[in-house]
Amino acid sequence: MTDLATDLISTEMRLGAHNYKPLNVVLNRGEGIWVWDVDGNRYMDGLSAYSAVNQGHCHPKIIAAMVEQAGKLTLTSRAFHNDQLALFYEEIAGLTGSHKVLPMNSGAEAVESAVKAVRKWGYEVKGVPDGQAEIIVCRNNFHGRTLGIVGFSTDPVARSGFGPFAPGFRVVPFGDIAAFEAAITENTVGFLAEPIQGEAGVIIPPEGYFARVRELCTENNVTLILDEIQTGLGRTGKLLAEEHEGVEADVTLVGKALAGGFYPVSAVLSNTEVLGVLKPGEHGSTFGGNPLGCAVARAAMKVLVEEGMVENSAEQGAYFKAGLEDIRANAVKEIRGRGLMIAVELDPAAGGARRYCEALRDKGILCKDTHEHSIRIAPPLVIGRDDVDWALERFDTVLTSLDG
Ligand code: IF1
Repeated sequence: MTDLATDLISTEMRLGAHNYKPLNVVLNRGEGIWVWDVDGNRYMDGLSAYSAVNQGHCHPKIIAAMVEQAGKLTLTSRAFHNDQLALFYEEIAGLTGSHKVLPMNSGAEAVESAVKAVRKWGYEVKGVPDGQAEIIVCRNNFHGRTLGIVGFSTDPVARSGFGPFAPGFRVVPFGDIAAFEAAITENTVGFLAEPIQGEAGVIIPPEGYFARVRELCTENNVTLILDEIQTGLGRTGKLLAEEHEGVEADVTLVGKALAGGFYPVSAVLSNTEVLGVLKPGEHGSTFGGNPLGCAVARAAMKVLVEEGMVENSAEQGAYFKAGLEDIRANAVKEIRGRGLMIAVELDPAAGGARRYCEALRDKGILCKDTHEHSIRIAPPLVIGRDDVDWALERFDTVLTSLDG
């Protein structure tokens, strides 16, 4: 590593909060599935900024849209209309089959906004006594880092030291339909879950789980809220991961790749009138629905569809997963995934996934470990068959050479 890289890292360490422990690599350029470090080394991006760069780095059409809008109008606040918001609404509603849209910025903001709207719907429409609304969530959930969200996290690392937390949440094991049914009360207003648990290590629920959840939510007038912030927009080989389950959420949350990694844009999408309970002045955001974010998101959604990225995710993801399964390495305990949302779970005796990610970095692939023993694999959805073969060769070398 050159002096420039080490100097930049030491400055980060000196002045920045240490809330991350990044891999030792300093990036300065990206194009498609590739990124380069300041020393000129090229890497395949195996993380896509946690599925925010599904369209590939620096997509020329998204750049063009951003530059054009940036030269015209970037931010007006929602005190006035702008000429991009209605078009963003039309295009995201058309793409996802939604009736109402609430534009926000980060994923966590979309989650918090959904919790607020669903509680209000519970009081005003369902008739739950004020202050008694309950939302069911899953063990090992990840929905963001705000105080409200970590308040219903079950990860001690995400929670400890940040209390006290807000009440009104019940935790059930993910995938356990009996536990979900037992947790429903007359005050239950919503069930918030990821279709596939990402941070937990790409955990896919049993066949039929969400179909039964859907039935129970309908029978009990409970809003089904699916957090597709990581699984959505093609990551699992479908536009929305709910399609694998054959269900339709009442409220869908999207973010990350919604603006292709260029700008924080998220949205709460509603198929019922949940969002209809919000009246002027009851919710808002300085940047939510701004013209620059809308223009970038419109371009990001357009290229996602026009360039067949969702279909490619399904095709290359299946090929990638099958190739990983063909690798004979004692350390590999399980390989899980749908589309290009894949995780390689290692035997704890293998010494942790971090050292595998360091070895992969030295072979030119950047991946992130999750929960100590899993390697998360999530390249941009523009990856080609030859690129997957290139990556499989290196996974084979690393997984077999590090075998104890
Ligand atoms: C970090 C991973 C973590 C998300 C789902 C909401 C959000 C996220 C399903 C919040 C964000 C990011 C946050 C980032 C690392 C990454 C992540 F799951 F993707 F791997 F942490 F668990 N719902 N996930 O995945 O969206 O507010 O960040 O825009 O916090 O370290 P955000």
